[in-house]
Parts: sequence; C-alpha cells; structure tokens
Amino acid sequence: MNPATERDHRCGFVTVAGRPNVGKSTLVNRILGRKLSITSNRPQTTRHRILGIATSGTSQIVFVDTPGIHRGRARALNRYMNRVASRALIGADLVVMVVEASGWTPDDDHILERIGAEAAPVVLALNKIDRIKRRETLLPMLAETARRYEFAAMVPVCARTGENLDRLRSVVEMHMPIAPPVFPEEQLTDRSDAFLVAEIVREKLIRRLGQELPHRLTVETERFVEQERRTLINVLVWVERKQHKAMVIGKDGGRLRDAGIAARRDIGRMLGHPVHLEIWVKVREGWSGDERALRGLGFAE
Ligand SMILES: Nc1nc2c(ncn2[C@@H]2O[C@H](COP(=O)(O)OP(=O)(O)OP(=O)(O)O)[C@@H](O)[C@H]2O)c(=O)[nH]1
Ligand SMILES: [Mg+2]
Repeated sequence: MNPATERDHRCGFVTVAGRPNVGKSTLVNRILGRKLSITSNRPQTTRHRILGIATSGTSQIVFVDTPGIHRGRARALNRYMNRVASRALIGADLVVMVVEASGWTPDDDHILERIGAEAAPVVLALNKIDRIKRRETLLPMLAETARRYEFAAMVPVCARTGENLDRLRSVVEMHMPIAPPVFPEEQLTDRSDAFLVAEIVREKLIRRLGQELPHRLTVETERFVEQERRTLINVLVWVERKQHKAMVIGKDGGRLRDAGIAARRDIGRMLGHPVHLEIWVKVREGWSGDERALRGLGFAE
C-alpha cells in the first residue's frame, strides 16, 4: 500500500441483521461477488455468524451475516440462533438492517429496538424492490420508514439482481473508520472449507424438503481429506426421528442422491477441483432441543 492510501484506508465490521428470510445472506453474497452463505426460501436458513470479507484497494469491509432474529424461543437451537445474532451486534462499526420493501412488520420493530440499543449507526436496506410493481410507491414508503428511527441512510436494493448494491456498498464504506486491514487481502471468510461444505449440503437438502424438516436437520463434516487430485469428504446429516431419515433419503434414495449431486457440483466449484462426497443420514433424537447435543454438533459461539 502506498502512503496516501494507507492514510485513507478504511476497515470495519458491518453486521447484517434482520428478520429471517428477508435476504441477508443473498445480499452479503452479492456484495462479495461469491456465494459464501447458504440461502433458501425457508426462514431460519442461516444458523451461524459468518464473516464475508470484502477487500478493495481502499477498504476492507468485514460483513457479518447473522441468523434471522425471531421470536420462537422454544428450542435450544432457536435460542442459540437469536443469541448469535444479538452478540454480532455488539461492537459492530455499522449495522445494516435488512427489511422487505413490501412492508414494515411488528417483528421489524422488535428487531430495530434491539439494534438501536447498541451504539453503532444503522443503515436500512429495503430489499426485494423487484417485487414492488409501482416504483413510485417507494418514496412515500421511505418517508414513512424514516420516521421510525434515525437511520444513517436508507437504501432500496434488490439483492437478487444486485440492483443498487453499489450504492449500499459505498454508503457502508463511508461509515467505516480509517484503519488498516485486519485480514490478509485474499481471505474471504473466517470459516473453514469443512464448515462451508456442510452448509452447502444443508442448503441442497433444505431446498428439497417441506416446511418443517429443514429446522430438524443439521449437517456435520466428518472427514475432509485433501488428496493430490481430489478431496474425500464424508458428511453426516443428523435428523431427530426415523421418519425424518426416510424423508431425507426419499423414495429409492432419490432425494439424497439429487442433493448430493448438486452439493458435489458446488463444492467442486468452491474448492476448484473434483470431490468424492459421501453423505450418511443418522438419527439423534431431540438434538435441536438439547444444549449439550448442540455443542457436540458444532454449535459453539
Ligand atoms: N424477489 C427477491 N427475492 C429475494 C431477494 N433477495 C433475496 N431473495 C430471496 O429471499 C429468500 C431468502 O433469502 P436469504 O438470503 O436466504 O434470506 P436470509 O435473510 O439470509 O434468511 P435467514 O438466513 O433464514 O435469516 C430466498 O429465496 C432469496 O432468493 C430480492 O432482492 N428479490
Ligand atoms: Mg441467511
């Protein structure tokens, strides 16, 4: 870095928070220009805090993708996810709160209250504007939203197509403190390949299953061995009941096979070489309601 850029270089942590399913992970992936966090049309897809590091010549912005904050506190897994999201707000240089442009909800109020309790400025991203048929309705909507909180900025975006994300990124960058980079230039995340592999397998399964089951399964990479020409990977899918296992596997093994093929393709692309992927489905009763079982399955903060 030459002395001029060194003096102006910006670096900071940006926590991306909001309700489940509003498009936080899609937005982080789009800004990074790489698929890092898994996404689906099921709420509560993201379960962990995942750093996505966007480095340019003049800045390093560390986006922190978080689980959607929700009210279902019944199970240990839900409590874990809400805890992860809340803790990610602490110490952030900026929070990007993501909402759906189609309308503000009481849950958004609840989340804004939590976010507002921390000291960081809040930028509001109104996402999914592609679903707004009449764009002229956005202006009154922005005016109404501005009354809710003193947002540092409000930016309508479409994470799916990337519309206006340049604007969001530059607004975010403006709010980053002057500081040197904290991560090496080529580092994209804090997560291991083994973690990302388990997430990819979970995404492929979630996208092929009904409403409830995605919340009842978790995926763990059991073996990750890099060889000269390919990587050998064994993955365990944990479900809570025997019937769940049958549903994950599908008729004649079809569902698991399909998910495996899709996962292998994505993993191969991510690692840049072919992989041998084996997926086993196992039952661990009540894992999602049991703090100890969760810790054993890698749900550690
Ligand atoms: N139409 C439209 N859909 C979008 C947009 N952004 C995200 N989505 C879709 O919204 C759904 C949820 O996206 P995610 O990125 O998984 O949402 P999330 O907020 O990370 O959800 P959780 O991890 O469950 O909290 C997916 O089906 C996305 O394809 C957008 O700009 N427009
Ligand atoms: Mg997500």
